[in-house]
Order: sequence, then structure tokens, then C-alpha cells
Amino acid sequence: MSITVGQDEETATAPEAEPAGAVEQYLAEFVADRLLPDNLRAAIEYALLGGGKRLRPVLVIRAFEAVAGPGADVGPAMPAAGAIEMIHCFSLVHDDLPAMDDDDLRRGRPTLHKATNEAMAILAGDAMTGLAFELVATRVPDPTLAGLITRELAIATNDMIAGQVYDTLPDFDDTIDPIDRLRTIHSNKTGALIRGSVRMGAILAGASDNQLDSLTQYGQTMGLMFQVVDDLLDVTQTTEHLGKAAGKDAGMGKMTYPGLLGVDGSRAEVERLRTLATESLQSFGPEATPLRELCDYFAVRTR
Ligand code: GRG
Repeated sequence: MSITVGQDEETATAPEAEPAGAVEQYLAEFVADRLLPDNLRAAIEYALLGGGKRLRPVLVIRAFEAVAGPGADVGPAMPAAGAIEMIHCFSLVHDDLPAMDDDDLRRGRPTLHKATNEAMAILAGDAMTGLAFELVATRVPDPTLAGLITRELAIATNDMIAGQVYDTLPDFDDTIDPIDRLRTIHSNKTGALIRGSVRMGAILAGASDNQLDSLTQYGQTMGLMFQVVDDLLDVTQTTEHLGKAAGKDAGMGKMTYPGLLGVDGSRAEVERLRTLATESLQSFGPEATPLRELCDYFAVRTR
């Protein structure tokens, strides 16, 4: 299948829609039940429950089903699904701060520090990190699994933070090829949470070593593909359509895929990564169809 970024999405059904709603409700209940200062709770709810594609929690659930089988009770995957979305939302809130990207718009609304203030945005991001770990530590039923999932969540979070440092405070050796630098940035900044999501779903469903290797490969490749598409959208879409600032990367002098490979070269890279991600699911049958569909859909997303 040949795919052109930004052309086919409007006719496609979003494969993440149904589990995304369940995760949103799960998170809403978790935050509502947790004792928190009212203004902190309101800030967390604003950042966490106000839109977003929910790709990462949906990947947790779809990877769980790829191993446990379609129709399996996905309840055991919900704490990890909720936790990874909280980590993602913490990263968005902190990335939008004046000390980082200094953005006014996120998910089509004022960023959290604009809607409240910088101190609250910093603290709400911090709190979402703590709540994410609390969620898996208290709600993953089996203590051994809880330990494994906490480890995955910590690695994904720390690798994402390393990716943000590579991107915004780079200290690369001059001899490293620009494309390798870009892959290092993105496979950490964006890829770590996507890879971690797939791994957590697989581990929770009791994946064999071979299954976990294949799904890790899928997550790794899908994560990179997601970011190449994101770089393309930054140069091909409007701020209004994206619900966040467009054209920002080039304006900040950031290294990007379109900057290095051009728009057509980046589209070819999306197609190459989409094919690779799909191939890593070869040993799975129809139980991995939702993961294949997610990959196809996110290759052509326009926002
Ligand atoms: C501040 C520690 C720290 C990390 C920030 C998330 C991030 C790392 C930076 C945001 C800028 C950016 C382009 C990150 C790459 C990851 C990415 C594409 C985030 C947006 O994810 P989507 O499109 O967002 O899934 P929604 O709103 O749909 O959840």
C-alpha cells in the first residue's frame, strides 16, 4: 500500500476512537477520586482530559490484545494506559512553558500556563508524573507485574526527557551524522513513550520473549514514523488545523526530517517506516490487525 501523508485521513476511520474514550473515563475517575487541592485538580483535568488523540494508551490496549487475543478483558491494561497518557500530558505541559517551546496553543486551547500560570503548569506537570507512577503501583494487580510496569514507565519517561535534552540542549559530537542525531533525538523524545506503551501492553498480557521483541520493534519503528509525520505536519498544515503552533520547528532552527530529507524524502521515509513496522508484526495473525491499522492511520494523519 502506498500512502501520502495528509491525503487519505479524512476518509479513514480513526482506529483509536473507542479505547480512547474508555481511557479518558478511567483517568477522569482516577483524578476525581484522588485527594488534591481543587485548583491543582482543575489544572490536571484541563491538561489531561481536554482532547488529544490518546495514541499511547490505545497502543497499550492494542498490544495487550495482540498477545491476549481479541475480546480479552483489557481491564488489567488500564492503569498502564492511563499512566502513559499522564506522562505524555506532563511532557506537553512542560514543553509548552516559556523556558522550553513557549507555546500559547495546545489541543486547540490556551496552553496550561496561559490558562492558569507558570507555577501551576510546572506543578501540574510534576503531579501528573507522580500520579502516573501511583496509578501503576497501586492498580496493577500482581506485584511482580507492577514492578515490571513501573520499570518500563520509568525507562520511557527518562528516555523521553533525555530526548528533550538532545533536542533542546544538544551536546552532540561534531562527527555524528545529522540524520543519526535526528534519529537519536526522535527515538527518545517521541519514540520512548510509544515503544514503552507497546511493551507495557505486551508484558501485562504475558508476552513471550519473541512476542515482546517483535512488538518492541513495532513500537520503535512506529514511534519514529509518528515523529516524521509530525515534522511533515509542522510544515504542511496550519496552526488552526493542528490546534498547536505550525511552522515552529524551522522558525526555532530545529533539525527536522523535512529540513534534512525534504518533504518528498520525508514522505518516503514515512512509507519505509510504515512498511517496517507492519513487517515486525508478521508472526502475529488477526489479533494484531488493530496495531497494523493504527500504523496505517497514523502514517496519513493530518493533525
Ligand atoms: C518537557 C520532558 C519534556 C519533554 C517534552 C512531548 C515533548 C517532549 C515535546 C513536545 C513537542 C513534540 C513535537 C514532541 C514530540 C512528541 C509529540 C509529537 C507530541 C505530540 O503528541 P500527539 O500528537 O499529541 O500524540 P496529542 O495532543 O494528540 O496527545
